Amino acid sequence: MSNTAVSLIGVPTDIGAGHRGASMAPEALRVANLGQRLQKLGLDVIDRGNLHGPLNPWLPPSAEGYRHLQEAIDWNREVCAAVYDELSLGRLPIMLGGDHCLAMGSISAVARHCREQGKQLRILWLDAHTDFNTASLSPSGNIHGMPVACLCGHGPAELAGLAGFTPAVTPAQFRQIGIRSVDAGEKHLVREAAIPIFDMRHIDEHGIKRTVEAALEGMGPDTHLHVSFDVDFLDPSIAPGVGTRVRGGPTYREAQLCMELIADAGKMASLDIVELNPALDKRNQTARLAVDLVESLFGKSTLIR
Ligand code: Z70
Ligand code: MN
Ligand code: MN
Ligand code: MN
Repeated sequence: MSNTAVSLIGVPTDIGAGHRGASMAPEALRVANLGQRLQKLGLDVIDRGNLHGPLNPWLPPSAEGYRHLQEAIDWNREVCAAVYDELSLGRLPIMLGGDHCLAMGSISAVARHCREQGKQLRILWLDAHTDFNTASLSPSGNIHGMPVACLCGHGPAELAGLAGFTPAVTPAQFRQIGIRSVDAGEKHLVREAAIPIFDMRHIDEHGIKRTVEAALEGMGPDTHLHVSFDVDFLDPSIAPGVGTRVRGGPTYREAQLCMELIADAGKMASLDIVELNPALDKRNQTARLAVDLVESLFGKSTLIR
């Protein structure tokens, strides 16, 4: 069982994304009763409300190749401080994103916490994308396509150094699941860094159970597991409310089993829920699905066995 004291942290921003709307997602998750549903599972839930940061100026990429770099720095400083505080209180922070650039702040805080506590860190990255672009490689300049690279030290000092040391983490600490969209330039860096990737072909060939088990393998008793759940991980036929729909993702059943297997491992100590876009959703169905899956992530089971 993971920590039963959880803190919801709203991060209403879409400055890193290519579509507007993820800034509305913290409220969509609350409307889908995320907090109450976790409470019903027996968790001690505190909703800390939303963090505050700059609005989205909706500018083109700068000469350096970033869209909204200063905004990303400002938001991530807030996220990093808030997550570090929750971990210091012994609570499990849940980011209600927001676009995926917020993972630079959350995971930097987790990395710092783990270093201070002498804990191992494993990061499970559930996503259609590897998010390993740099400013020079990125086709869009959107910073939500760069958090993994930044966390591994490939990025501007203000973001790569959020943890207080650089790199905050190493590629070997990641396990990426669900990958099916990698940009051409990004692919080179991903290969060079040798990030452990379980792409959709791996899931097709080995099944979701063996895939998730392999991704969770080798965690010691003192491992902090951070789960970064990009909702575009899911097949867009069940999760239309995302900015970047990539077909061929996990089905409802595969996603449920994935979450249940993570819960069984009992090591999750922090969580991001990102890239949900209510402006592109239908009657909040993607938010409701995300809440269902997060319940499973916290051990909700049908109790048939
Ligand atoms: C593309 C880019 C991305 C999420 C889309 C897309 C990146 N590789 N990440 N949705 N979460 O622009 O860098
Ligand atoms: Mn801890
Ligand atoms: Mn992502
Ligand atoms: Mn994605």
